[in-house]
Amino acid sequence: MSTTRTPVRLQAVSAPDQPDVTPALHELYRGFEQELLVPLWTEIGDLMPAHPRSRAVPHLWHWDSLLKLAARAGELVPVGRGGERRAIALANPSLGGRPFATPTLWAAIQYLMPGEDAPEHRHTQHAFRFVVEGSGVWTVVDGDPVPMNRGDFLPQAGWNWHAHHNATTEPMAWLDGLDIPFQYVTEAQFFEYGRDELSAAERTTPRRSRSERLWGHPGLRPLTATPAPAGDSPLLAYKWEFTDAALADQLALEAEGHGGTVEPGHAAVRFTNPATGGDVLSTIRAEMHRITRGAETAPVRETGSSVYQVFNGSGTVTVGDTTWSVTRGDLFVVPSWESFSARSEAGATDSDSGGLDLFRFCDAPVFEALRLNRTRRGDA
Ligand code: GTQ
Ligand code: FE2
Repeated sequence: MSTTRTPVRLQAVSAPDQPDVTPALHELYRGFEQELLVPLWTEIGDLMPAHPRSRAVPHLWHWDSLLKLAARAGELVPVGRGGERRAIALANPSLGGRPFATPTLWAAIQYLMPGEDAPEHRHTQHAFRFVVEGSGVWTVVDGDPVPMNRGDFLPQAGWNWHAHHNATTEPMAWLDGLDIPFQYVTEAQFFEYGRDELSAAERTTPRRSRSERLWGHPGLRPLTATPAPAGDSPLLAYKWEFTDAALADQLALEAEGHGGTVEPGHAAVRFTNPATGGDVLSTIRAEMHRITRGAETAPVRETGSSVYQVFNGSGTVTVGDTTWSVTRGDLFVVPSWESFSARSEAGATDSDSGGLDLFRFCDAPVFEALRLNRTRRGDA
């Protein structure tokens, strides 16, 4: 392996608490360069900032533009072994053109034409699917076909075999979220190809997956012969009807004067592992928020980054200094320690729920595991 010696170019620092820049000091800095050394005092402001300053910037992608391009890719670009997936990733404008929505999170629109299969593979990267519209694709996880319908959240923990199969006559698009950028810096990724064809049994289209029949009963943990898997959620689909009912109940309780919400007019649920109550994936947290028409959330800053997709309704969202109007399907990024708030307003598209429903995913489990999580509520 060849190594590239990146030249270190150091400027002798002249500052109030530093010695004058003399020829001897220059000499010292050339010595550092020659030996590939960098003193802390020239770098400290960047390396140890007073508070997080994300390399990522807030950014908004409109769903209608993404969908048009994905549909065109459906006509022009085949899906198969090698490329693996017709997935088109959001690239944060300040992350050097890499397909990274944030420094840790991948977000992509994936598109499958009628009858198409995305071939089986597995990887250490943790993934999920979220369906903002459409139906007709079954994702087959370790041989269990799981239907995908509007509003469903489908986690897919690392190292499970998976393939996707469009069983209908309509194309389908959905959102993929993965921890690809995070795993990229860990240098601990593995990937394997699976079988080229699914079996006939795997190409069936049940209404509920086996995982939902076993694990999808609220508050009831099955006493099976085999123990629950450690870590990964054994539940492969969180259906919209349950998410919707939970949010509606919270807001009804609030209206009856019994609390139940995060703050007035703001209901929220987190998707969790039914075996542990913890996050649904070890590196990705996922939530659904509902803000009633006219309500506004208080600004919050958190370490770690988030990607949001509007599931229902319209409104405005403010990330740092930027405010956007958003509507169904739109995706936006909240970088680390940028404040975030949302306001629900009547808009051009109908809302099934009467409010602004925001699907959110973020890297919080990583930050909590490393005890780097910090939250600040309010304008400060
Ligand atoms: O569907 O298996 O967006 O492996 C990126 C990598 C989707 C997938 C992505 C993947 C997949
Ligand atoms: Fe995959």
